[in-house]
Amino acid sequence: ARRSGNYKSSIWDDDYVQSLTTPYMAKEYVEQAEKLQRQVKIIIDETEDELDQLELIDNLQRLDICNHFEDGVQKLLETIYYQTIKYEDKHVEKDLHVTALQFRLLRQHGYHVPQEVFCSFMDEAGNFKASLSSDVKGILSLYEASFLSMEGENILDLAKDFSTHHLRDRLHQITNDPSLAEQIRHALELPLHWRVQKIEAKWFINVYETRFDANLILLELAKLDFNMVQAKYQDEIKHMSRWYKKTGLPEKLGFARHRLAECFLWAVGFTPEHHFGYSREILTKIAVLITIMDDIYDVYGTLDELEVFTETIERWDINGLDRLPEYMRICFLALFNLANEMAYHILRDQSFNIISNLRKLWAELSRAYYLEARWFHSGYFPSTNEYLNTAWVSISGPVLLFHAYFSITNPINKKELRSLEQYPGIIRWPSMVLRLADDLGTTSDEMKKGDVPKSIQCYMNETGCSEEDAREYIKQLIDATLKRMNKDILMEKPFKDFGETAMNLARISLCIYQYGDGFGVPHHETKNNLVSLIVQPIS
Ligand code: F3P
Ligand code: MN
Ligand code: MN
Ligand code: MN
Ligand code: MN
Repeated sequence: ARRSGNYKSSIWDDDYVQSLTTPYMAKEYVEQAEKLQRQVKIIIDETEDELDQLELIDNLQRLDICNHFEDGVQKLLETIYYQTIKYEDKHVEKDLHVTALQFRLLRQHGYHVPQEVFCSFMDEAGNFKASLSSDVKGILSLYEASFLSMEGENILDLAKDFSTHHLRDRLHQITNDPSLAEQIRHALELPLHWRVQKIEAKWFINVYETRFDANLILLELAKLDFNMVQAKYQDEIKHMSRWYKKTGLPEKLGFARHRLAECFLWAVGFTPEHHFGYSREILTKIAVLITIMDDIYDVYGTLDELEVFTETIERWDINGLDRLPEYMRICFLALFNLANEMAYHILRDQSFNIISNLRKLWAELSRAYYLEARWFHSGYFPSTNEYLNTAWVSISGPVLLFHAYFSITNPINKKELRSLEQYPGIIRWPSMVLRLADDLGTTSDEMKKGDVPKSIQCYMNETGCSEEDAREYIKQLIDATLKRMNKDILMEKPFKDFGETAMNLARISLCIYQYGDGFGVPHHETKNNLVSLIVQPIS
């Protein structure tokens, strides 16, 4: 008997999406924004004190308006970097907040600042000095800085433990400063470095607004910029929702999850930049198809059907369409057309043929899906390693990342592409984070519905440990993978623009699964995030 997902339907139906409106499309706002940008440029030029400079950059980033001032910010950071190097003296007592903020900002921008800048805050025994604990601001900065660590950086590991511990203590003590408590709670939940910048901006704008020293020009620009980008997103999701409706996929394939808005949220987290509209379109459509295909393999298809389906995709064989049952035909043709359409755009614009790359990506994804389906149907339990070897592919990380790469890169560089085809860290690690975060968020439901054992079950089966311990282990794997991303993507900067995008995949994954299955179950956190990004302007 066929299974069905019994998924709840989406709350984002097309009628609702089409009803969204915002005034921020109007031309007058463009002029206003440009005027504010000119004023901020002057502020950047005229800020001289180092701490002020650092805090300015931090605020620009958190308010998500840094992209307008790249040159100015780069220049500032360069000066700051050479000053740090020059005056590096481990024996001088420094300010923790300044040092940590400097460290984080520089590393975020790929500068190799050594972890030893924190040595002066440690005692002879190699622990962070207990006296620091009264400096909450410094500890909070240290905490955020510690997430820019790479494997083996034990000072930063200590910094993370020390600051986490003290922030938790603080949280219990603070009763008179709700704003500080909220900031600590927010930081402990997920560090800044791994947050989705757009979503973070909405939170931070509210926090920043209450500060007595808030810069009103920055604040006004941040709000306006957010609202104008939101208008763009709103227009995009309307187009996409109409597209999805026209494909007929939601009615034809009733057994599957239909999550257009949630897919769009992935895309926004992944390539949020104003000018990456094409990329968001591609990524949303791809994510929609991935979701349907995943449900075909995990839930609806019989093993015999899945074998033929996999073959058809591997051969990229439009002539094999009639060998498939109706529901697979419609899915395969949708996929075939979508992939070819994108390849056509790139051939048209760049005279570059990516068909063989796309074929290979979809073939690998289907093979991974099919292998998992065989595991499920035979009751096989892979070891954690064997599982992960397939699972970082079956979560669709490589497909998503390559589509992101193709849709934001012009011209595509042959050498770069060849090196990406080897699946270096920039492909592997974000995919792994997506997989592990997904497992933490979706496994409970998947096991109820019946699914291949995921990392938690594999690890429990392998070690005999409890589910709680297995979850703890997976969280540690995520932390280790994030450190590898810092090293392979942030520090080594193999692909300049694509690096940030690849890291964003990890960020949006952590965000979506932060409170369970924020994708399949359209529950309130994901809904809030969507409402905040797409529906409600900041006033
Ligand atoms: C839609 C799915 C996911 C995997 C991630 C997909 C994206 C980003 C479009 C959300 F297909 O869910 P699921 O938990 O069922 O994947 P899995 O690999 O565990 O079956
Ligand atoms: Mn339009
Ligand atoms: Mn699934
Ligand atoms: Mn699956
Ligand atoms: Mn899952």
